[in-house]
Amino acid sequence: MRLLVVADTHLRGTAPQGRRDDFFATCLAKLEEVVDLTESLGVDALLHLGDVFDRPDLAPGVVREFVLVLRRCRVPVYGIVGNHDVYGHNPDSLPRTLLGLVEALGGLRLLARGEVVWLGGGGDLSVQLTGAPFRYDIDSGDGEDYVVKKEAGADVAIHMAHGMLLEKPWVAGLDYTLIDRVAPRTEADLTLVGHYHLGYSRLPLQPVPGRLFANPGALVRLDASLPEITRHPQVLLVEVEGRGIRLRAIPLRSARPGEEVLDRSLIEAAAYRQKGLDDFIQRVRAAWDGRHLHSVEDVVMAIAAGEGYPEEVKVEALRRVGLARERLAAGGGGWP
Ligand SMILES: [Mn+2]
Repeated sequence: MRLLVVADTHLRGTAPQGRRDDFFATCLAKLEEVVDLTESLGVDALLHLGDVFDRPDLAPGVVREFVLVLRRCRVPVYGIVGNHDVYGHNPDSLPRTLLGLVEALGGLRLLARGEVVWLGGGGDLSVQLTGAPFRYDIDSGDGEDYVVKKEAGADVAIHMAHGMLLEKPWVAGLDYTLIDRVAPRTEADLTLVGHYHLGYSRLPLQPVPGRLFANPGALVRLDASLPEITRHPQVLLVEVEGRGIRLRAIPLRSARPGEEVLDRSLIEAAAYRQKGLDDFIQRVRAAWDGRHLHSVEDVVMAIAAGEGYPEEVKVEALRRVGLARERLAAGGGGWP
């Protein structure tokens, strides 16, 4: 049995900040390529790991174009709900979303938590498919949404999840679950994960013998960060033979090199502004010298003294601070 896996397509009609291309056209081209691959690779089903759409309320005309492409897919499409597909991270809002409408019209089949679907694929191979849609506390507990039981009669169990299931610790203070905590407990032979757009460093990871984990990464690059610029979007081919599973990453042909489609100037401008602010704070601290600064005027005086600025510069700075205060008091807002 062959399955094609895609994650985080974030289909939308408008371009995110930092994209140079016609993003809607790019989304359509990528979806077309995925549908073409289901045909050319002869897969039995297409699996989507969530965040099909970028928002729950995309324009119907935009969704229509995507549905027209998806309808060319001749194999069943199974998916799970991602956080972007629904309102307020709540899978229960699905019936009010456009993804819910697409499902109701038969565009794809979304698996609920705990639901089991059996994939036959001809012959006597029996593959158990389950899914864990995103929910707001998926990563705040013990990671139980990532742990499944293999049913009697299943040759292979495959579990799809949309959550921060990661190979190594991430940003402190944010919720995530480590694969090492899940691997010894789940009976899924293969756990397919979406949500973390950069994907795993290797495909698959196998922390425990016979327990494979794969995140192919998002199909689109939504920001111009360095890891995204160097990443080439890909899909994943899963081949199940007896009880064996083989994975192959397939880079998308329609994906352009990062430098062509992503514009770093906004990020660099923001970094430049941040550096200016850091320098400023640094200078205030240096000039502070143990004195208490109670107002913007104190800061101006401290910097002027610390840096030895001429009197007229200090007076001009204080004059502008005064003007800004007046403007704020009058409700105008903003600094000159
Ligand atoms: Mn996503």
